Amino acid sequence: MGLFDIFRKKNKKDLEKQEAEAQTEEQSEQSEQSEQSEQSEQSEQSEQSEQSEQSEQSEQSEQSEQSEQSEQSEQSEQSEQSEQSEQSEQSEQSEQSEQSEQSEQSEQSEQSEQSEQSEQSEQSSIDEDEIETEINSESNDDEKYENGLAKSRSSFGQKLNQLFANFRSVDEDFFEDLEDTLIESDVGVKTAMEISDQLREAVKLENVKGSKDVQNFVIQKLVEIYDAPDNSENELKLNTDGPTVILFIGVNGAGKTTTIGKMANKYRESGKRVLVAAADTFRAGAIQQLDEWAKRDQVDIVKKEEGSDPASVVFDAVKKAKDDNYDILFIDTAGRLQNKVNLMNELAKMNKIITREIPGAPQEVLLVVDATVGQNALNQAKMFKEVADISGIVLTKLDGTARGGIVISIKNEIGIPVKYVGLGEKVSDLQEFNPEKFVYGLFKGLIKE
Ligand SMILES: Nc1nc2c(ncn2[C@@H]2O[C@H](COP(=O)(O)OP(=O)(O)O)[C@@H](O)[C@H]2O)c(=O)[nH]1
Ligand SMILES: [Mg+2]
Repeated sequence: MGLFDIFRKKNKKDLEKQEAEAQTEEQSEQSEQSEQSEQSEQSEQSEQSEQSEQSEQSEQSEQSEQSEQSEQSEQSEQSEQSEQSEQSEQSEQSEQSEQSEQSEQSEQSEQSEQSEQSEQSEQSSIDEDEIETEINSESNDDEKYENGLAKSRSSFGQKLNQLFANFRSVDEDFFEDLEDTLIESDVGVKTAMEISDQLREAVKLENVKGSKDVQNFVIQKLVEIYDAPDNSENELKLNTDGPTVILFIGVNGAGKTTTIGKMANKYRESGKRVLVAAADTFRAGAIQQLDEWAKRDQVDIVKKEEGSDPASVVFDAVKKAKDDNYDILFIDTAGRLQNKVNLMNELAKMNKIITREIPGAPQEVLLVVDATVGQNALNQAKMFKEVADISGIVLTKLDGTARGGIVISIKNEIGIPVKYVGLGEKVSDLQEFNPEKFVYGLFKGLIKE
């Protein structure tokens, strides 16, 4: 199943859950007419769900339930649908029973009144439970993504609303507006043009006309950008023969030290022996910051005084990692961009030391970029790509920005996988990048059914 199919399924389930919640509220409000209202809500629900689900539900429901259902107008829509011809027979019966013309039937309805309420509430709570458990099973991480991307989602949603507010048809003006909307949403010029071109084709060849079709088409194309055949490229490569070395690079303030602090915590908790190295020797504050994380995480640190040669810190750390059998070493570096040649030389020197001590290392060179700087993040990525062999990107502070679309431009324009995302300040807010959860956090609710 493709990513978009998964997305759509989840979206549908969410809508149903919302529906179910709305039902529960209504139920409690309308206590007197609770039986009837419940029935009508159920029938609403079944109208919206698949036909097969409908038939299951109607088979399940009791005759007496159906008799009350059929009094209601929505019910008659249902009874037009083939399987429920039984029901309409019963509705006649129930009218008769209310008039108490036939004693048999009134007995039946009395019985049903007694049992109905409990049966119904049971049934509805089972329905909700089912949806609840399915959603809960993956909800913790889902929630991180959904909360962390809330700003991006609502901003993109607003932009789409604006785009479609004056929608009449798919013409050249519309394509221009669409391109602008996408570019403003930080998905990148290339992606915006690609989607616009694909839409042109789709309008010619397929039945994409109305605003709903167009909106769904755009979301689908955005989701499909993440549909890489091999998502394992998002996982960190680990050394199976000796310590894994992970080097962090990126401009000041991007979130390198914080990310190391969070990652060190995760790996230690999963039972790994973790070492961190304070190779950002440029500022005393940077060393101290990593030191505080190391204490909090209860992991060991290699550090020297401010102004030391970063390469010598790296040398000590790699040696210690090897000699003392650490599983993983995280190296924090300074991100001075003033001089590209210097930066390149410094990184080359560190790399040489690491590889000499541990062949095959570093397993990862992670570029940390701050999502709040928008397109500038892209420029940073391009720049660092020239000076280092970046294996992955950590995109931080997504929680604080509406520019979540930046992941799409990194993916589509730089070609370096985003491996981790920072979705908040807490340790658990650093998440392995999961395209499925990400696109859902970004576009949830924007597909029109
Ligand atoms: N909200 C939020 N803040 C973050 C995230 N990652 C880092 N920060 C903050 O960004 C600031 C700079 O981070 P720092 O690790 O010192 O950046 P460095 O200079 O690259 O080491 C700090 O105040 C962090 O708390 C994130 O994912 N979300
Ligand atoms: Mg730092």
